[in-house]
Amino acid sequence: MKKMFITRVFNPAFAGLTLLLGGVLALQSAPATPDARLKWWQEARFGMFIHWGPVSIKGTEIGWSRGAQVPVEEYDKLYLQFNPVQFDANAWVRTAREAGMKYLVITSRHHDGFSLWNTRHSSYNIMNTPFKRDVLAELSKACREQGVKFCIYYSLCDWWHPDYPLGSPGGRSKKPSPNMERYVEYMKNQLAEIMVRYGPLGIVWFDGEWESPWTAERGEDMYRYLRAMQPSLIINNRVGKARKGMEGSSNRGLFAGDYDTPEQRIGRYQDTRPWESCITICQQWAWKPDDKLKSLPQCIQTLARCAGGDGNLLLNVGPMPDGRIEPRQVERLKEIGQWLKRNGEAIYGTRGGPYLPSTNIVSTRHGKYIYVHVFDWQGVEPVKLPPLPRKVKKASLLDGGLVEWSQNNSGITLQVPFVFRDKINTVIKLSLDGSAMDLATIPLAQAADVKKEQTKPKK
Ligand code: JFZ
Repeated sequence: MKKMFITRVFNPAFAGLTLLLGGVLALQSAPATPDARLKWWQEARFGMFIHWGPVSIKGTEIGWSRGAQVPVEEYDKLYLQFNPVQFDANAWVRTAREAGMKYLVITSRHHDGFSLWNTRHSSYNIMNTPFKRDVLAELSKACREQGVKFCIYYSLCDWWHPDYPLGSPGGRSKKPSPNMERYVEYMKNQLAEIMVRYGPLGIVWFDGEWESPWTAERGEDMYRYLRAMQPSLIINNRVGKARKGMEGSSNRGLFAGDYDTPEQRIGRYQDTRPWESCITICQQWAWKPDDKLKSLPQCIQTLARCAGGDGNLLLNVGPMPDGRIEPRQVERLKEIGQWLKRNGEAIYGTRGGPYLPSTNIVSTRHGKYIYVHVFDWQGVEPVKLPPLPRKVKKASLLDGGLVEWSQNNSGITLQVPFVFRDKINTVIKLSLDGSAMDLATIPLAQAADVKKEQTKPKK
């Protein structure tokens, strides 16, 4: 069983070899072939995250506002009024599908302990609200019917549960008589219930692992337990203790599940281990009235930046207390989907690179093609790329439109007439005389960049 993990962790011997032979064997630097189990998910590139629960009635943040903006006693009674009568699982899944999202991850149970399904292991669940409908049952069915992979978020910390040692606000209080062993049993029972009833699942997206009661050993045990039930299951790195804060990457050598989870930021280029940025479409995870909505360029460029860095984007929506996703968010998601209808070839099934993401240019690749994504292309200057150890046979737009191009020893020059540009992201497809997949990464000179980063302070 141990072996399963070893393939996913850092191998110093291999890294040394890469360093030594990097210049000679380009293959050593090519994107790592992922586990076959992760293939569908890596190819999907884009998923919908959903944070939802009785807290949407208040419009404050899920879990975190308990005992902070909302008194504990009040928060814990919100479910008695939770009646999202306009909830329509088919409509949610249609919204995801029309946005071009291939999977959906919903908060089955967040840090506040409320269960969105008919669980027999806790009465603090959706069946004891006036709504009395099993959200996971309806949503998993709609996902299956519409061909979207159904996945769940599940918090390892539960500030409500008396057996879990820490409580609100934000894990900063202590429960009087915790029992962590019994709590872990509770979680295993709940997860088994979900997997048997609503499975197979695409992903179990754990969270809350940073608190002290959770350990790497518990993480490995949980991982094994779930994979034994469903071998094809994908589990994020928050099942273990290896995550480096909000950056989300995993400390080398530590148990870290299947993939990394940068939060509210775009992951850096990483083609040796899969990753997925989780980012809110507004600012709060759970619904908040008049929350600031991200612009269409922000959404599309964020998705392209993730793909260009060889990662996925899990874009979050927080549905309203009446059960609907806010119309303006639905509209934004539709617009993203329209862009993807034209440009999906440059996102789905691609890997990041070979050009490393820069301020206004990222690249993706598939077979003998490189897709150059140019953001906010307004000036008359052509795009200049550094030399590529392949011959470009053709450069075109995805609709077949012509691109003026040239290649010589100093690099590649690309020009697209203004009328054919996409102001948000112009994608140019380069057809090569050989594979794009075994090319080592190529940094882009700042010269190829315009504006922004020079004026934006580096984090
Ligand atoms: C976590 C959750 O707490 C959050 O509610 C959301 O579900 C997100 C996807 O994952 O995000 C965190 C985790 C830790 C901190 C802040 C947000 N923290 O330690 O400050």
